[in-house]
Amino acid sequence: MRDTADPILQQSDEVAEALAAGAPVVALESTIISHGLPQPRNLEVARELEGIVREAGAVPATIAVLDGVARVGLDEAELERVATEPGLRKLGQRDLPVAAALKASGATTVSATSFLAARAGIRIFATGGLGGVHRGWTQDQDESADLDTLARTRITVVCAGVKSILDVPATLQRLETRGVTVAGYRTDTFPGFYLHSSGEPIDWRIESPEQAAAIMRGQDSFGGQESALIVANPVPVDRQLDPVLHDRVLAEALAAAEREGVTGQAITPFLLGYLVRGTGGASLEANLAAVRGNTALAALIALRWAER
Ligand code: PSU
Ligand code: MN
Repeated sequence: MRDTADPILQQSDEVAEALAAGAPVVALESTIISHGLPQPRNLEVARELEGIVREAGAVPATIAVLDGVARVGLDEAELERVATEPGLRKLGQRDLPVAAALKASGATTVSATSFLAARAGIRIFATGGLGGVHRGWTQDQDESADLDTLARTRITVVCAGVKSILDVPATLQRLETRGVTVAGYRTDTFPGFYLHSSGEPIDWRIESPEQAAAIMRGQDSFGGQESALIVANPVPVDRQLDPVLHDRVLAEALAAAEREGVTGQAITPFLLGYLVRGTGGASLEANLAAVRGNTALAALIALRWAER
């Protein structure tokens, strides 16, 4: 573990060397591992995602906070801690100084991971689905901090859109208002996380990792607000969750959350967990197919980006 000049984070030797050499690096988040996927599958997946990045010729940097230290690049034992430690917290960007001060450990969401990755000099990040505007926003104003961070962080996030548990049209509107660039990867509609398509149109379609890297260069040339690029990469149709099953179990999950009074940080893990059980594991397979595809595409974009 290398003490970088930055007092707020530590990079693994492998990540620090790759960044110093200008080699391709892909950031991976940890909340999906600790809170988004069931044990023991989550640890296998964490390893598998790192393997996908390596196979493509890039270096994976899984990000988490351990004993108050923000870590960029985890070794095997640290990855295992993230997957198995009971009561590990879920940290958004705003929680990072608190975790540091109190020497707490936690998994990082898209917001915290994007912040730390950008701060470390990593430009590309892969996840499953972003957080966004929750259904019922007019009641509770629950909008993921992911959107705010992406509006002011220069990072490229490869994802299967936003989680389908959310209000997808409202989230797309917020991304537009906040100035976050969105491009569909070989699709004209915004992906639906577990589903190939959410049915919502998107303005821009790209066909290749080269085009993604070219947009990123464009973002830097045009300057202005330091916002993100979302590369929206759908799960393949033959790997998606059956849309009828999806809609039925999601309606049950939303009703159960309301009945049980689940709110705040707990709502996303609750709904994802409900869907896994309610679909007999089929939602988990669709989620994993999406994350794998996003990770592979992120690695290809990182390779093109490193050619600068
Ligand atoms: N993608 C997945 N599963 C997940 C997440 C993303 O396939 O569990 C996590 C991300 O860490 C994202 C978080 O930032 O869900 C959103 O949480 P919230 O809605 O509380 O902001
Ligand atoms: Mn929330």
